[in-house]
Amino acid sequence: MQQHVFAIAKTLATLGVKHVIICPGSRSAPLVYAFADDKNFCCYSVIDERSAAFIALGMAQQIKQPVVLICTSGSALLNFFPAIAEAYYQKIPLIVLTADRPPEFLNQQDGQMIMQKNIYGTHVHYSDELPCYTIGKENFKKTSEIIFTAFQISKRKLGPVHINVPLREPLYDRIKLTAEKKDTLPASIKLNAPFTETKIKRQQNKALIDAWKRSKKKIILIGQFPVNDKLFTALRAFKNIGDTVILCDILSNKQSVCTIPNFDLVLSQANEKTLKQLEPDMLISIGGPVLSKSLKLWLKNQKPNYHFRIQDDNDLIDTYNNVTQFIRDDHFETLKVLGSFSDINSDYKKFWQALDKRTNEAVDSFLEQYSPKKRNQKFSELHATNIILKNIPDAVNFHIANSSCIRYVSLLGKLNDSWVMSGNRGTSGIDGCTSTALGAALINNRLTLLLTGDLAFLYDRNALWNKHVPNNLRIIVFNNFGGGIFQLIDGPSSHKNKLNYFTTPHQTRIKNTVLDNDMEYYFCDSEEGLKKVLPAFFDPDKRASVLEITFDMDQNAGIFKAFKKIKI
Ligand SMILES: Cc1ncc(C[n+]2csc(CCOP(=O)(O)OP(=O)(O)O)c2C)c(N)n1
Repeated sequence: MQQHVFAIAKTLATLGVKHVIICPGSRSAPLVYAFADDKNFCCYSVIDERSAAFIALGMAQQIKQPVVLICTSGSALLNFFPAIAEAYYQKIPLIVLTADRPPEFLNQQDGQMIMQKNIYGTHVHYSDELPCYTIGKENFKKTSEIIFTAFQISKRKLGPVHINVPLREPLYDRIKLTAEKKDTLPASIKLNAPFTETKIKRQQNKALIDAWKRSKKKIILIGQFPVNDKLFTALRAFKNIGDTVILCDILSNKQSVCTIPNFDLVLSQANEKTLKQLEPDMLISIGGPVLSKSLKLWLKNQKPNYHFRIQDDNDLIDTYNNVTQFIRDDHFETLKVLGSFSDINSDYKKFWQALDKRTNEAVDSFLEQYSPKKRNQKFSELHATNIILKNIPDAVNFHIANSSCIRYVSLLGKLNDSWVMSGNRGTSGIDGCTSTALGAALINNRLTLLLTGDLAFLYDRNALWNKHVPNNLRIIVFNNFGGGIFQLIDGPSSHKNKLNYFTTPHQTRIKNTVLDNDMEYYFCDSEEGLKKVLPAFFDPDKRASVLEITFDMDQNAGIFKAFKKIKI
């Protein structure tokens, strides 16, 4: 067996990597030995590579440190791709090690071999291939250097990196490295090599301060963001500044500094005149994408005098096509400077807040008016979301899958400050939401809740097909027997005869998947049922559980359409 695999593991151990997801295969056997033998690593075995990669993503999302993924040669590594794309767009560090066969066999009708080099193209920040060494001639130093470079780039750029590792037979003869060789492995790593520090240019700072002083209608917009104390502290100073409106995406993890929790609904319900009045003359945007469609549309249709985009890297992101200046600042020093300026008296924020309050009242009265009991109707997803949001315990990891449920949460805007919010909004796929939540649950002790639709749940049911499903995992499935979102949005719902191509109705039983995987199963289909079941479901001493709530898709759509007509 080639010995440089030990240099890979040792280098990553020295750099502090802890978690390794291993997918089974023969070609990857030397890598398995190298990592599984090293006490520094916590290794998890997962059969389905697509799920494995999302589990790694869910872990790295929580710890903000690279997680290692290992698989065998051939189509196995293609199944990593959805999670790699998600990691790229969500800025999550992953180190992907794909075992390969010796290069001379490629395209010579040898089995389980595809063109693995650079397979992830531009969706990884770094891609390299280790030499396929002759046994006894492995170069440990070079191996360490390549792995170190990959690690550094993954950490600095925050994203996935890929190393293809061609391995020769024999693959299973485990020769232990001599102590002497082991010690030489990490010597080439300069552990203290500094990451590039970002500095704000004085001039930019001045331009920003001048604009700030000149502007009367100011919005700070925070997109998706992991928990970040520096940004939180910088923003807290603004919360009480009279003229600054802070809008926070539901996945921004800054819910407690958000000044307009209902902004998504405010912007979707306001008339043209009000939307005009709400326009800022200065916008500062920070973080990843925002979920709210109405916010995106509104911002794309205006040109504020100033739009400063603060980001921690060199990507020039201009979602609304109106950035006037980019500022690179990952310490949010820029914001702290602004936060120290005193209040300018303006009615702008008060106007926003009055609308927010009215919207809140309108939502409450809608939910009351459309209460299923009052109307003798079935329970709706909107009502269920409202009850769930009121009953989720403090300090949970709250994952929301892609589809209607994330839109309901965004529109209802009732987030608890102590929840850690996550979702796969990098590429917004439904293919790995459960695996990602499972990865998050595995890596910390907090109760982890996933709110998901039936298609997203069934699509990724292999997430539960491994022996690692932890007790702190809770999943709520909104089962409307298909992709209900396509009835909520205007396009597909206006073509009734083709609707099934979008909604994909099915009869698959959620319960069977849950019991197949030896988890606790709960069910309800009414408001009283939900209120009754939630305390047991959230009991932290219970095993991993799934709560299925069934709904009628047509009726849901009707209630949602009425909701979208509420007047504020
Ligand atoms: C991998 C992938 N395939 C397809 C889609 C398109 N898509 C978005 S939502 C959705 C339906 C989701 O249905 P479900 O999870 O049941 O939630 P609901 O629509 O009922 O809220 C589909 C197919 C996607 N986002 N990702």
